[in-house]
Amino acid sequence: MPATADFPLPVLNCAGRALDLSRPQVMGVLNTTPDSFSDGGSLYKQNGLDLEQAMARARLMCEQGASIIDIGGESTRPGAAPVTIEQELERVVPLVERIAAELEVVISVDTSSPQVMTEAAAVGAGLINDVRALQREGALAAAAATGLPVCLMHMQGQPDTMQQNPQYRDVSAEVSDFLRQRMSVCDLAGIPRERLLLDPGFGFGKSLQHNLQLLRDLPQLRDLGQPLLVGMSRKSMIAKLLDRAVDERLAAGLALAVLAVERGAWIIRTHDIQETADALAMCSALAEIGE
Ligand code: 9MG
Repeated sequence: MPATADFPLPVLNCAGRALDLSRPQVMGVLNTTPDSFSDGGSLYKQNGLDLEQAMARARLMCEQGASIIDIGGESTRPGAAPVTIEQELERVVPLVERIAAELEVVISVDTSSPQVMTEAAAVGAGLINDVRALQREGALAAAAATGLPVCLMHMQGQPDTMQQNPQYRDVSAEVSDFLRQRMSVCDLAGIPRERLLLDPGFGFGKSLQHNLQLLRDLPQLRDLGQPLLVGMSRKSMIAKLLDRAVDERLAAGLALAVLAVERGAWIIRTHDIQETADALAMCSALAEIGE
């Protein structure tokens, strides 16, 4: 997305690593959980995460065009086993440290836990991705203390029950109000606007209709003035429309990524790095020739 006079786009400082938001960027998903919905925990062996395999995956993601790697140690899919703080730290922190030492990429930690935010930041994380928008006790202060950019995501309910019967009067207005309110809370906690990214949380307490309305109305969220991050890759909204298995959702995921960028998204969170990077390069090429 080109910068405009009313919204000069930043280069986000992610712990000293620059994230150029003058063009759409790919955030690759690297789950360290044994029960992730997209890869079923393929990086896991009996006694925990296989660090070498995780590093090989991270390296490949960089080669394929990811400028951010999002590392998560808690599965938020409905029905996932709860994770203890010790497990989450064990899954996330050593991998963040290795990637920070070996790869030139922005490292995002997908966590709601203050301890994980603090410890991951200490070993090189550059971005906090919180699906609970810093609502867990202590998260706001911990995130502020790291000095890192934060992605605030909207979720209705809690992961284990959120998809049972999500209800909204006007989903886009309610998501927008929630994110605006969280931005104000961040202001008061000393997290400046230039460090905030927003995410409507596709699939987090939303029906297919809600997800489609949010995608249609993405420009309303862009008008909140912060860069938008979105994640729709392989999600069940695709299955609901097309009845496709998880590994058959690529084409639809790419279409959704391009539609999101066209409506104002800056960062696409995805499992399909190279294909998404190619699709976004087409968006950038078109944007660069101007109107
Ligand atoms: C962790 N996680 C899973 N889906 C996500 C999404 O759509 N956005 C963000 N920010 N994080 C997500």
